[in-house]
Amino acid sequence: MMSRPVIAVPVLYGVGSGGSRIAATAVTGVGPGGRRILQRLENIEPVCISSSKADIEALSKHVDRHLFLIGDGTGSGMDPEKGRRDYLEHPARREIIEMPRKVAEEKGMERIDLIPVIFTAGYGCGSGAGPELLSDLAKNYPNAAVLGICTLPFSWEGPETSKRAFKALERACKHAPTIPASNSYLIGDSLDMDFIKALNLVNERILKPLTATLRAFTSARAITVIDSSDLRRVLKPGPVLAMHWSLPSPSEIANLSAHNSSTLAPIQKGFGKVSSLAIIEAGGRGLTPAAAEALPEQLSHILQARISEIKTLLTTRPESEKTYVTLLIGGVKLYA
Ligand SMILES: Nc1nc2c(ncn2[C@@H]2O[C@H](COP(=O)(O)OP(=O)(O)O)[C@@H](O)[C@H]2O)c(=O)[nH]1
Ligand SMILES: [Mg+2]
Repeated sequence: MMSRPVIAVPVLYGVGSGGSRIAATAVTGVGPGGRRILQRLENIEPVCISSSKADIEALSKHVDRHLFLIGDGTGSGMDPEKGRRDYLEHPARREIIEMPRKVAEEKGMERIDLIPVIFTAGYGCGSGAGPELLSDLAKNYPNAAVLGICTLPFSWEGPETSKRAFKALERACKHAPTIPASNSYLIGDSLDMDFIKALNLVNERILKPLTATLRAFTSARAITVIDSSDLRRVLKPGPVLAMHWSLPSPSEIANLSAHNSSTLAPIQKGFGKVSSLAIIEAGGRGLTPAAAEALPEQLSHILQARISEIKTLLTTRPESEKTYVTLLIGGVKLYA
């Protein structure tokens, strides 16, 4: 067995009402408004930022620190410009930026490799403050990969909401690699279930690639290793496609395109040239080189793109019957 991968991820930021609730839920397993997650993220601390006092009060029942109220506490009034100013002018902005360093120090982490930021785009706080936070973090942590996860609205929230959300996504993409997670796409055909259940399902789907990635990063069974410079190379500022498969066996990687993936946003095919990070957690008896070898062809078939490079992180999960494949694909273009 080779050495343990050392990708250190001290915090998960959540920005906006929805974003801060998702971040808190991802870590604690339960969150405000009946939000629940089955596979929680371990050994990572949520940092929640919202412009609504009511949000912070609700969050304080689930997480006991790193809660930041920005603005006057009355929300951002569906105005991204207000959300943006509330963040930029907030006296604790420096403190917010320093959170990864502070938590890393407390945990005895030697480096900071990855800083994920979930923000809900469409209204005010997430849309305005999210991209600015990404910009601050990218500047302040040049040796870490800063990764945005931007939710896009449900269809019933209206076209103006979508427009605002895409603007926020575009702005975020200027500063950091950002995964679009489309609520309307992710809810799919689960429209007839209880609303809380449906929302939890969407949140589970959003967190799946992140959970799998972080699990592989800290796995003691890694066969190949990646480090933060690899992350930064693949994850450049711009949109990043996140795709996730759960396969019955590792050999099914050769048939990847025949299996359904839980992709976070609809794929527009024909990207040109893309680079990808592939995280493979092989269940059962493990992975053969033949399965890994099939990956580029499968990927180019799925995306109809030329694959210029794939950095792979291979681990095994002998306790699991399934094999999990997560792809983070950079160099793609915005699809809207
Ligand atoms: N996926 C997901 N989206 C959410 C959740 N809660 C709110 N949203 C979405 O987040 C978007 C922005 O809303 P909100 O966070 O309340 O706005 P803000 O506080 O002004 O940033 C809307 O499209 C909501 O549908 C959640 O738990 N999960
Ligand atoms: Mg709000």
